[in-house]
Amino acid sequence: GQTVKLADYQPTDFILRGVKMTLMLFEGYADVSTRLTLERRQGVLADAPLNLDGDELVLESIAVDGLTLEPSRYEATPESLKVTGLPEVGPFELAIETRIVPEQNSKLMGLYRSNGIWCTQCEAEGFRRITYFLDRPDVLAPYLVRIEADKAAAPVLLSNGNPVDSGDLEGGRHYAVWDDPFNKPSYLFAVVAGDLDLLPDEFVTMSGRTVTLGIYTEKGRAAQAAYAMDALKRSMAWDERRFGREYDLDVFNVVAIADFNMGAMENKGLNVFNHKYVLLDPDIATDTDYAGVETVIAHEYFHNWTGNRITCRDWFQLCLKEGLTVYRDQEFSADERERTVQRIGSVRRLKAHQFPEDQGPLQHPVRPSEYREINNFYTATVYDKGAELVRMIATLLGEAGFRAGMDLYFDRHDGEAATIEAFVACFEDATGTDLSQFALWYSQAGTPTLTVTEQWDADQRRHAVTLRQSLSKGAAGTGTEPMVLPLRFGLVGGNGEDSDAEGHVTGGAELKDDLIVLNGTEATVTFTGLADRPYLSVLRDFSAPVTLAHEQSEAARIALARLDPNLFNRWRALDDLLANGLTEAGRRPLGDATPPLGAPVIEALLASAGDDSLDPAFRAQALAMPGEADIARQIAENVDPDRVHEVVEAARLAIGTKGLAIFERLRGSLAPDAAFSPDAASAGRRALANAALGYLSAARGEPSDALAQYETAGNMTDRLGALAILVHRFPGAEGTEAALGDFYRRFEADDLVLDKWFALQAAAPYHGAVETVARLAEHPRFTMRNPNRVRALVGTFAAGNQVGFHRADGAGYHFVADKLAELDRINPQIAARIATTFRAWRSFEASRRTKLAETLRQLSEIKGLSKDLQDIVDRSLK
Ligand code: HT7
Ligand code: ZN
Repeated sequence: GQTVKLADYQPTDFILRGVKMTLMLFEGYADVSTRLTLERRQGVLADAPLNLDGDELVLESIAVDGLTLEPSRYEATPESLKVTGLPEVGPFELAIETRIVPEQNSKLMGLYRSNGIWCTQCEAEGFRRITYFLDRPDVLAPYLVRIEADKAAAPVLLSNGNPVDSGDLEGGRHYAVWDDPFNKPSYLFAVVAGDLDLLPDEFVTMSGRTVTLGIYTEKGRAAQAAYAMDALKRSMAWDERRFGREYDLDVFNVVAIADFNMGAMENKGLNVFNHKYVLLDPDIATDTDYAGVETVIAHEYFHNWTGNRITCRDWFQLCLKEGLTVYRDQEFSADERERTVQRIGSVRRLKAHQFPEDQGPLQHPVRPSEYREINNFYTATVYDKGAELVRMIATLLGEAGFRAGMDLYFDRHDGEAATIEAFVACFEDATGTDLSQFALWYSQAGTPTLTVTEQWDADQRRHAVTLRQSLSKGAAGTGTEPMVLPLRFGLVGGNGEDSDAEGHVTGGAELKDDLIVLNGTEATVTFTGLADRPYLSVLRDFSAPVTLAHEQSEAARIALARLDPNLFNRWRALDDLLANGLTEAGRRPLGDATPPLGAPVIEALLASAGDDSLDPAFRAQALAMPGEADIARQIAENVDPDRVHEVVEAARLAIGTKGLAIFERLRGSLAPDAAFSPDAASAGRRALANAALGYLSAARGEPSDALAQYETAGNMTDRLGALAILVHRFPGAEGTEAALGDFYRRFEADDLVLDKWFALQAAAPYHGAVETVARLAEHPRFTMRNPNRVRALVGTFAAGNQVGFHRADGAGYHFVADKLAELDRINPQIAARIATTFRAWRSFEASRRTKLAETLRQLSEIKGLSKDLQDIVDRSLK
C-alpha cells in the first residue's frame, strides 16, 4: 500500500457545490444515483481531469450535464474514476450510477445490512464504497438525499438533516427525502432504513427552538434507550451551559445497530451507534455499561460542533476533532458524576492503552505525518493523548482563557475544514500567549519522563525541587526537544494543608500559584519559609501525560495517601505504592515467596478502604489493583506473565487477609439498595461492595460469598461481579459451572449479555483458557461477522488475559493468529485492531519474545493480507 503524507496535502482541483442522491434499496442490491454539482477551481489547468475515489465499486453509468459520456472520456476501476474534458469554467453536473450489494458487505464500511437493517458507516473512507466521490474531509457540500425501499421491510427511512418529503410508491414501496443544509464532508453522510422501534422525545434549546429527538432500536427494545435519551438531553444542555453551543437542525436521531466496527458515529443529525452504547436496563447492564453509554452519547453529540460544524482538513488532523471531543466528554462526565473519580478512570485508561502505544513500535505523534491505512490511526494516542493536550491548554490558560480560545475557534472556523495550527492559533490570539513550543506536543511522539528530586535544607528551612524532562527517540523517530509541561503541585504539611511558601525558580520554568510550567530541560524551584519538611505532591490531577520518576520515600507516599488535599494524588500515591511493589516483585523469579507489599503499604490501602468519610467510588478505585499488563509494562524487559500474575494474586491474598474485618464490615454496610439507580453515588457503593467481595473471597479461599451474591443479585453489576470472581478465582469449584450455565440460560436471547459470557471466560487467568477459548470459538453463538462477539472472545483473550494468551508453549499466540487470518478476510479493520496486542513482544522473556515475533512474521507473510492488518503487523515488527 501507498504511504500518504501530510507534507503532500493539496486542495482538490474541483470544488463540490452540492450533492443530490437517490438510494434505491432492494433485497440483494442497492442502486445509487448521485448528482454532483462541481466547478473547476480557479487556476487549475483546463485539461486537468477529475479523479474520484472508489472502493470495490462497479460503475453503471456516467453523464455530464445530462449527456451520457463516451467511454473515451473516463476510466473506471473498482478503486477510481477519472473523467476528462470537463468544462473549463462554471458549474456542471456529473451524474453517476453504481450498484452495490449491502448484504455482502462484511467489512461494515459503506452501506451494509445488520439484522436486516440497512445502515452506513462512512468515516474514514466508507463513502467511496457507495459511490465514486471526492472522498476526503475538506470537500464540503449540502446534501439532498432520497431513499426508496419496500415499506414493509423498511418503514423507517432516515438520513442526515431535516425530513422534507415522504410518500408511497407503487409495488408496496415508499420514499423519504432528507435535506441537510449544513456543508459536510462525505464521512458524515448516513442512511438508515429498516423496521425499527422509536423512543421519541424533544429538547428546547437555549434560544427556545424545539428539537425533535428520536432513538431508533431493534423491535421491542425502545424502552432500553431511556437512559441514553436522558444522557442525550443532559449533553445538549451541558454544551449550551459550558461552551455556549446550541443544536442546529430540527431533528436529532440516534440509531442502535448490532453489527458495528466501533462505538458510534457522529453523522450529522443521524448518529449511528453500536447498540452496546444505547440499550440498557439494570438486569442486562453493569454500572460500567451505564457510564459508557453516557460518555459515548455525549461524545457523539459534542461532535456536532467539534467535528461536524468545524471538521478536519485531512485525516492527519484527526485529533482536532477526536482529542477535543474526548476532552469535552471527559469534562461532561466530570461535571455530571464525580470529578476525581472520573479523572482516575481517564488516567488509568491513558496508562493502559496510550502509554504502551507511545512506548512501542506503533508509536506515532498525536498528529501523525504519514499513514498507510487511516483506519489504524483511530488510536489511544490520537484520542486520549489528544485530549490530554487540550487539557494542558486549559490548564495553561485558565478557565476564562480557554473558553475565550474556544469561542474564537467556533467563530473563526465555523463551516470550515481546519488544522491543528488554526486551532492552536485561536488560543494564542484570544489570550496573547505564545504556544509555539507547546505545539511540539502534536508532532513529537513518545511519553516524556519527568524526573523529580528534592532537597530539604533543615538549617535554612528551604526545600529545593528539581524537575527534569527527557524524551527519547522512539519508533516514530520524531524530535526530542523539551516541551511545555504544566505541573500542578502542592507542598503538603503534616496537618494535611498546602503550604503557601514562596518559590523561586532557576532554570527553564515559570511558577504561577499552584502551577510550575516546565519549558526547559531542567529547573529548580526553591521554596523558603517552611517550618518543617513538606511532602511534595506533584503532577496533581495528572496535569501532563508524562512518566513520573519521583524519588520519594515510601513513608512520604504513605503520608500523601492519607493527607494530600488533592484527592487524585492520594489515589496516585496508593497506586504507585502498589505498582512499585508489584513491579519489583514481578522482576524476581517465578515462585519467589517474598511478599510483594510491605505491611505499611497494605495498612495505608486499608485505611483508605475503611475511611467512611471518603467517597465509596474513590475507595473502590483505590482497591482496584494495577492491571497485569500495566505491571508488565513497568517491568519493561524479560517479563514473565506467569510471575506477574503470581505476585498480583499474592498481593490480593495479603490485602484480603489483613483487611478481612474491614471487608466484612463493608459488605454489611453496603447492602444493595432496594431499587436500582444508575447514579454515580449508587454505582460507587456497588463498586466498593464488589471490590470487598473480591478480597473477602481471596482471603477465605472459597466461593460461598460470591455464589450467594450471584444467586440473589438484583442487577447485572452485582451478578457479573460475583460471576467474575467465581470464574476467575474458583474455576473448578462446585457452583461455578452451574452459575455459568445459569447465566447463559438466563440471557441467551440477548446478544449484549452473551458477549459478557464469552468475555468473562476469555479473561479467565489460566493456562487452560486457550482450550476454553478455542472451544468457545466453535460455539453456535460465536460468529466472526459480529465485531462485538469477536472482540468479546478473541479481543478479550488477546488483550485481557496475560496468563492465557502468553502461555509459554505459544498456543495462545497461534490461536489468535489463526483467528486473525480468518477474520482479516471478513473484517480487516477489526483484525488489525486486535493484532495490536502483539506489539509489546520485545518486553517478554526470550522464549515468548521469539514466539511472538515468529507469529507476527508468519502473519506478515500471508498472501493477500489486508492493508489494515499488514500495516499493523509490519510496523509491530520494526
Ligand atoms: N468518529 C468515529 C470514528 C470512526 C468510526 C466509527 C465506526 C466505525 C468505523 C469508524 N471509523 C472511525 C467515532 C468517534 O470517535 O466518535
Ligand atoms: Zn469521536
